[in-house]
Amino acid sequence: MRKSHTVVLLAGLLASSAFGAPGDGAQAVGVPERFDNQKVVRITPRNIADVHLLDQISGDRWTCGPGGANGEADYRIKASDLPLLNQAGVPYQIMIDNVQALIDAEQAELNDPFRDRAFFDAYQNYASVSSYVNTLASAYPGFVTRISLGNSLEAREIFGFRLTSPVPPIGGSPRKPVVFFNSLQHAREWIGVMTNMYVATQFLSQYNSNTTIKSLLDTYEFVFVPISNPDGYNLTWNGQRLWRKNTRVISGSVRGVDLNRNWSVGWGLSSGSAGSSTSETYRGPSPFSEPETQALSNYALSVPKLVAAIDFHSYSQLVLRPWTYQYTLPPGIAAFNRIGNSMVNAIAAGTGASYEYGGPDILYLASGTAPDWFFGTTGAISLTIELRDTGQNGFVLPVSQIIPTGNDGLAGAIALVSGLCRADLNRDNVVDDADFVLFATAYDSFATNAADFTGDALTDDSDFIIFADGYDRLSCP
Ligand code: 0X9
Ligand code: ZN
Repeated sequence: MRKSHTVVLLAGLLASSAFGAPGDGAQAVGVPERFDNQKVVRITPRNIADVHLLDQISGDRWTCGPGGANGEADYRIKASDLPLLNQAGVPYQIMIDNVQALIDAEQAELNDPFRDRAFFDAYQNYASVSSYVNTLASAYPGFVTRISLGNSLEAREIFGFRLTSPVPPIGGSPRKPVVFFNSLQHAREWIGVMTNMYVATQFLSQYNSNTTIKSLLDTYEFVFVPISNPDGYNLTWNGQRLWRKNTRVISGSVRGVDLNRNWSVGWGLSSGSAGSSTSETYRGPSPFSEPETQALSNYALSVPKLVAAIDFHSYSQLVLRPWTYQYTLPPGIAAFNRIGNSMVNAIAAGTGASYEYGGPDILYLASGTAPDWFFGTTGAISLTIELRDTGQNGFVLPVSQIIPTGNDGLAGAIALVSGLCRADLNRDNVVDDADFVLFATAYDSFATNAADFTGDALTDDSDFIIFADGYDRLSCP
């Protein structure tokens, strides 16, 4: 009774307020969008009606902190909509008082002629990241090979690079096992690009001085894709700083598919994505309807042996395991927990930043995501990292945070790859007879053969050497 009364009351308030929801996907192209005096509010909803109210007046939920679907959530709203919250009695706190002020400060930093022009002292646009990849490839021949995964909708190249040491793969296999680092499915999450490039740069510059990094590069190949949504990124650099999706024209001025809702595993659920094209989490008409997700997934499927993947996002400081589309625990939850906890511990020890590890229970359900696809399709240990901050600046993170956040990513990435315990085939954190049985029968836990460590499509003597090495150590790192 009380609830429906509230809804009617809210509907009346909404009808009386003249608003166009910010971020409703209907912004005219080419006109810089301004966010003067807009707020980011963190609400603590009392019930689902509070969430619906914010979804309606905002249309741009920035993200959620820990607490789940009915926990805290951040929304960008117009100042003129604050009275709606007050009248409805929704508990909230203002996280950002003027979104435009943050964007203006960011612009001023980027345009300051006296600013140090080193790569990690500023955010970098598409052209600059692309040329930096070329610089790395010529500075580190034998380590870095530029690759092209395909083209975006607007025909921008989705470029990336392979990074490994010249030490050959063991057992004569054609390629080392691959770890995939992806960023910028969401256009406004600029820190992901910089963090991904920072991890690559540190891997290269510390190869000779850091024995852990050396052993990682000698054992694995890393594939970096810094800008997986080039069209959206371009838009954020040209007047639409808070654009999230790709730039697919749906109809009229309605644009964009959320690439991280367009993957096939768990695709289409309304619990974690939207069927409406005006939504910021629009999943597209079918799985892999978008050229960007097609390019990324086709490349991943061409990799003989994919063992781990990180998808960088922002913000909230979280390490998120599969599944993202359902609360059911994934196979190998013990290994995910061990590795995820080691990552947050490594980040805390490395930079002092506090990240939290968990599943959809600490954020919200998201269906059709890249990490679910990577895990569900290849069996790779696949995680989302939500980088800094915890809401003080949100997506418009000051450039002074680029290197510290890069170091969060680096510590997390090293902990993840160091924690891969590949002989633990059943992922229960001990390498024991149960794994030996799985190895001996070359049991196929996932779509790829988990016992083929070398990725040559055979489970043979060179795989046994790797298995036996793990078996001797008994427990995982
Ligand atoms: O919603 C997303 O795609 C990701 N968050 S963001 O704020 N960067 O948009 C998170 C997706 C992954 N995971 C879960 N929701 N569990
Ligand atoms: Zn994101």
